[in-house]
Amino acid sequence: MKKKMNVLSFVLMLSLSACNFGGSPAAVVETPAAETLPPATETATEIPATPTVEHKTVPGELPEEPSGAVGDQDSSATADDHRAPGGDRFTFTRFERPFNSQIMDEYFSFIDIQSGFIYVDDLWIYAAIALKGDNASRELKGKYGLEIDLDLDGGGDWLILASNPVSAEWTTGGVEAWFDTNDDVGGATPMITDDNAQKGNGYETMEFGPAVEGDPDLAWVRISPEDPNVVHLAVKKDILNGGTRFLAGLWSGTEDLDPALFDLSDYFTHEQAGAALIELEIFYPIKELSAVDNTCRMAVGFQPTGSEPGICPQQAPAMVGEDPADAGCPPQYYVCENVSMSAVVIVCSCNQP
Ligand SMILES: [Ca+2]
Ligand SMILES: [Ca+2]
Ligand SMILES: [Ca+2]
Ligand SMILES: [Ca+2]
Repeated sequence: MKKKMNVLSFVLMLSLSACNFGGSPAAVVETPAAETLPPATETATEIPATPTVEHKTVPGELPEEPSGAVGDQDSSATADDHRAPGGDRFTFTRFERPFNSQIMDEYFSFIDIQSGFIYVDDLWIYAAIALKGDNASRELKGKYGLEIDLDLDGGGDWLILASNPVSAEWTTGGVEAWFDTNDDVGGATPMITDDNAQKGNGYETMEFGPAVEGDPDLAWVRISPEDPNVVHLAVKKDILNGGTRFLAGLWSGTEDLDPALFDLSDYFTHEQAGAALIELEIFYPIKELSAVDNTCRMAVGFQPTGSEPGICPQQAPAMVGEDPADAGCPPQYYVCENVSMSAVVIVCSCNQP
């Protein structure tokens, strides 16, 4: 029997949006695990001791089959009109705002998420975030994030952030991992703007980052060696505490993307944040929340019911990849199925005798 396997990744088109963060956070940011750097030396001639980090575990190549896939709006299509094409729903914590504030006449391709994938292997959770990219500069000068909800209640628990990745080699430089210790991210109604929203402290605990003690290998970033517009993040599965199921959302923004402000849809009011959709004329344009993009949340390690807060719509996936007919397989022998319990990963095989 001739068996032709094509792994086709399916991407659900979702609506999400981004943000630009105006005011400074009112929340106190603690970094409990932070240790002070070595004391400055008295003599000017002495070279300060630079802490040398010894890495024991470095991420490798991403697995072939993703455990989650997501699509996102391409705002370049409507950038000339100073608006997003869709996907910007502030009250549902979905942002599509790769633009400057107020005028929206600057479009930031390096912030505009196009699609994303989650991969899991024995040791790591990986995220691949595909940006629109800029063919002229090829510079990913934003901040790129992976948000993980461990208990599937919609409230994020971990936020991995990486700033300005420049290397196709894995590095921990510019990477931070934040945890929401007091569980106030999302407020009373996670992923939805709270009534009478209180400002919490968002992600207040930096578990990994500069001067934080602990596992020096917890989180990493690189630019995909295959595509200069794709950011790879890796974080150890240790953060799951032995669990196997989680929800994962992706973020991009600027240095204004502040862990203390999560959820952004509670921190800002809709009036303050504005909107990227010109149809929402009461709120358009984007104001204090600009230069940000995110995705809906992928279910990883389980079959979602569709009612999980922030979950990607469970629509019929659009197929990306080789069309079965192009593979030379007679249609009656072509069999496609979702082989993943945790995501939309369609494998088609040709069962021609
Ligand atoms: Ca989006
Ligand atoms: Ca986008
Ligand atoms: Ca909320
Ligand atoms: Ca918190």
